Amino acid sequence: MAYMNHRHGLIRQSVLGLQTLSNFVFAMALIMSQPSWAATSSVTIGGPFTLTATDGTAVTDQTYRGKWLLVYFGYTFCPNTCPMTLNEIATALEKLGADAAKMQPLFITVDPQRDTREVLEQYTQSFDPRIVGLTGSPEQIAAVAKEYGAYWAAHKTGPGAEDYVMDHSPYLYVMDPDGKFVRAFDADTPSDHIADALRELMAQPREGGSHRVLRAR
Ligand SMILES: [Cu+2]
Repeated sequence: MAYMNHRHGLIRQSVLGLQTLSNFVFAMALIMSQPSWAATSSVTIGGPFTLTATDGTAVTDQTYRGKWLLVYFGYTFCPNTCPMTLNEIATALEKLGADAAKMQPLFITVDPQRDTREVLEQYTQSFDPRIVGLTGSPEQIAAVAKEYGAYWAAHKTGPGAEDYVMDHSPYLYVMDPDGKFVRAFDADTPSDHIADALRELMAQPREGGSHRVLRAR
């Protein structure tokens, strides 16, 4: 009986999240299936945001212009995907060697209630000090998630206020030095593949301001 009730709870929560989820799945299906999609569609991934870094400084989408971004939404209490993904990112940074300096991995928490700046900082540092953890008000996080078409949903695991896990988008978003979306990786993409793909992207001649910046170096 308890089992049945549990099942019903899960089904009800799934239905609530269905609309958001189907929008998201549609957007990601477009992204993953067509490499040239970004150039031919008016739908955009990414955009202006304001968040807070773990050292307390305000961070916006402008803060990292000139760097390639690897953007991931997750939370430190995540039992599986987040640790695995951050591990792959850390290994990819190692494999990129000096090229890693052109990259900025961002870990945006979807769980600001439990992910205080201290918790977030300790967590990202434990994988690689180059990964920056970002948090913000629930409104700021909702806004940036919307820009990226990212979703999350809390599922209660017990009666306590902190008894919950989060479902969240399993994607890593790559943004170019001008802040434009380039591609997404599945969160379980091996570090070798991430590093190779990023190295290839960064080696391509680029148009506009950042191309001149790269050439001037
Ligand atoms: Cu996770």
